Amino acid sequence: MPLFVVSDPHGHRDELAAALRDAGLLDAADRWVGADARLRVLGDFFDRGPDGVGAVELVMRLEREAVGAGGSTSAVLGNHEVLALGMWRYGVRAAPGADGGSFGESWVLNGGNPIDQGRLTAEHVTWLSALPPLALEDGWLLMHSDTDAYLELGHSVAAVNAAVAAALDGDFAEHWEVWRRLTDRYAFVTPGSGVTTARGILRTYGAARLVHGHSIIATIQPDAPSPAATAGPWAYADGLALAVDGGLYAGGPLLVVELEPAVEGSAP
Ligand SMILES: [Mn+2]
Repeated sequence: MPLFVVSDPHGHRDELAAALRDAGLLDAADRWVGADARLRVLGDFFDRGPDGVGAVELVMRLEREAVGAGGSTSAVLGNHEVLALGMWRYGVRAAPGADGGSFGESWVLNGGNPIDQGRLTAEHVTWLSALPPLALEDGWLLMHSDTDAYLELGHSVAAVNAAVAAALDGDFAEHWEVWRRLTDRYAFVTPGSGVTTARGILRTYGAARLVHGHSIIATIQPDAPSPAATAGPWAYADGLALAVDGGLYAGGPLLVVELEPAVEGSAP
């Protein structure tokens, strides 16, 4: 059962469907034809594009269709989902605590789309609030953000997922802290210490390699070409980390990446 990841569609529903068609997972009518394949969307459905809710609805439908065909589709929580839910719930109210921000302010700064906020239904909110921040599959740790702040939320995948679900169902301060933590980045890219950080997070959560979106490959790869010239995912941190966000909203490709099973020592 092949395992595919794609990340950061950022409001580009039609481009997401096109990329999945090109990967052989959807037909011309955007119906699942991936048979027993597994598709994992690594978060950031919203903002910086015209149709975040459309991207969510596409993946919600593919969840149902893929199961019917013997495959599966699911997603992990991105920081922009935390932001969309925070905006929906708390709007421009100032966040508790010292930093003085608000979801309203962060939402504007991060490309928030009023059309998405207007179209969010209770069904969307329930689905988004239940997205796990972390998943384990074939030896891979699937995560949105290239941060080790997940460790502040729990020391097992189940503990992190339960803590975030509780926070998104909890009070303003807890919700804000999830937003703050998942917005962090660049934890694995610093030469030397990045490898140590990656090893620590993989050991804690019981995976051989990690795959993330969130930080555009062209912004983290040394001497990288522009997003438009990005040709594929980037393995780094001694091969322990794989970045798959090509930077669609910045002119890059929406990469659909098939992952080979990761085992201890399999990193290139
Ligand atoms: Mn992100």
